[in-house]
Amino acid sequence: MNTQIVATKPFSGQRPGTSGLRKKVTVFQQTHYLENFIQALFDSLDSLQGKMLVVGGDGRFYNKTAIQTIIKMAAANGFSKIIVGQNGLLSTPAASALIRKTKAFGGIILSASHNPGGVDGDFGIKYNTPNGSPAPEKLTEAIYERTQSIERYKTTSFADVDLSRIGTVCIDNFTVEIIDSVKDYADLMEELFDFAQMRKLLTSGAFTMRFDAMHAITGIYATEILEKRLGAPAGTVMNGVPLEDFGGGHPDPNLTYAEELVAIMFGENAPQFGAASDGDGDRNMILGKHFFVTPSDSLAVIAANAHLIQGYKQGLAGVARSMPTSAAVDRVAASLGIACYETPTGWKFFGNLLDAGKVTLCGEESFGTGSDHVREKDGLWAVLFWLNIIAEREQSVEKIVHEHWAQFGRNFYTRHDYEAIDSAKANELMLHLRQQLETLVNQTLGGKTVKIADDFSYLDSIDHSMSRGQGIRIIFTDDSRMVFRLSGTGTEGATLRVYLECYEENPAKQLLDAQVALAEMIALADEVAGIKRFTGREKPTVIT
Ligand code: VG1
Ligand code: CO
Repeated sequence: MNTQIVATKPFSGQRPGTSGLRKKVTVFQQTHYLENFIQALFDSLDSLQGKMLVVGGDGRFYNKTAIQTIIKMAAANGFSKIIVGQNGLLSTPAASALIRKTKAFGGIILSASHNPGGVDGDFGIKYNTPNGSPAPEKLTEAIYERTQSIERYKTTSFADVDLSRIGTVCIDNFTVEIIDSVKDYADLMEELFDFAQMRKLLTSGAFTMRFDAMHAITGIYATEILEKRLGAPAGTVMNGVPLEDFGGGHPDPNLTYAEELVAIMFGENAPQFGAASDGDGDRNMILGKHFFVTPSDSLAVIAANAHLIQGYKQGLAGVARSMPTSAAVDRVAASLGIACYETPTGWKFFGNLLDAGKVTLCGEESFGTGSDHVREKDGLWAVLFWLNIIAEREQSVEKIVHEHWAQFGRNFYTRHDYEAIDSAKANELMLHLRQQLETLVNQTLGGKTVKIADDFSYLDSIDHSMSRGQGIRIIFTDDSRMVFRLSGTGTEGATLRVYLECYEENPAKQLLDAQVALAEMIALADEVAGIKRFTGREKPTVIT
């Protein structure tokens, strides 16, 4: 094989964020930009010679180009084999499952997840370790360091590999295996859930559901699993063909961006169950007829009903949630007598806990739920989990959630996002908050007394790494709280996320709208942080 050494110069800003390196496609299209990052990654890995790598992406624009570049660089850098999903497609959870199943050295996932795609959209790249988990901060920082001093990269000049045909292509001692993107993942789901029972529900004629793939990666997975294996009628999966620009949409499954599904689920003759997933298939939104399940509640309901599901009948070792996620799951854990861990935002923080067998389920308020079957959050898995619960309990989504609140109490929850605000102003706002931290404790704000005010830091109990600056928390003596952090996945200006929560034990008061129940907290958050003043915005871009 003809290896070429290409001279290059560092680009600034190649630091991975919450989930990989995300930039505009036009940034990635700069000469050597992608190559620099890939070489920095390879230079940061120990003993990759002769090893096997998994590669795939969510099918967004630039996916195919990037994969061909990666294949050649992997060969030149000494990998012996690369496994690629057909047409370069792999959802994030399917890639994680594949890394684990094939015992690969690691995997590269090409996606900017819920960010829009297309020529003017976003692109992203992420590395996962042999356990299938997103690279820990130690590795992402090492990659970043390397990008800042890089002077050359290695590649080869063989022809592009045809990724449309399943099979094996050999180039000297290097092998490219193109596999079915869906089969292994669908088989794994069939092990975890009772497909016979779910098929009965979906073919009974009395139950209908819609799944919105938002023209993103889960289209191919949902069509195989829901329509083929589970027998749901054709058309159950909407927007099921992955498109390079997601049909011009924003593939983020929330009440704002999944508007087509939301209109159906809140319209006349709505189906009983609705769900959606994001660009790379790791997020999920769960809807009932005229009913929205917050992701934090979804995690709690899944934990409370896990004993009904075949793959989880043996019980849960423990659960984990990201810090801004509501404490609904904590209450379930307490009643089950299992541990509940609180980690910073981002799935990479769950990997160690899952590997150590300390937790079985994990979740984030950002529409992410998952379990120890992979090391990523898993959108379709969560949808199937709900479908299996519904089939087992024979109750509506709304009823299941209402009964859950009646038993455990309700954690009213909302997240307000202020997208694409001026970065300098966002930093000023965060500084303004940090400066108040020391004096806030014991102060009374809006009739509530502050119990804890800090910038969240996390000590990993397995590898003892410390992660600081993970979000400003202001917690009151009644356990209501507000959390402020800046997004680490955006590519335009800054995005401020404000998370608000309060607890209600009394079933008679649990049916309020969350925005109403949290109205005082919302006003208080603005008062403390000066949101309107710093951002110049009258209202959030997205409310969930
Ligand atoms: C967001 C979410 C976080 C999630 C991350 C990646 O990060 O808040 O919970 O893990 O996206 O999800 P941030 O830094 O923008 O708040 V995905 O589906 O974009 O891989
Ligand atoms: Co995603």
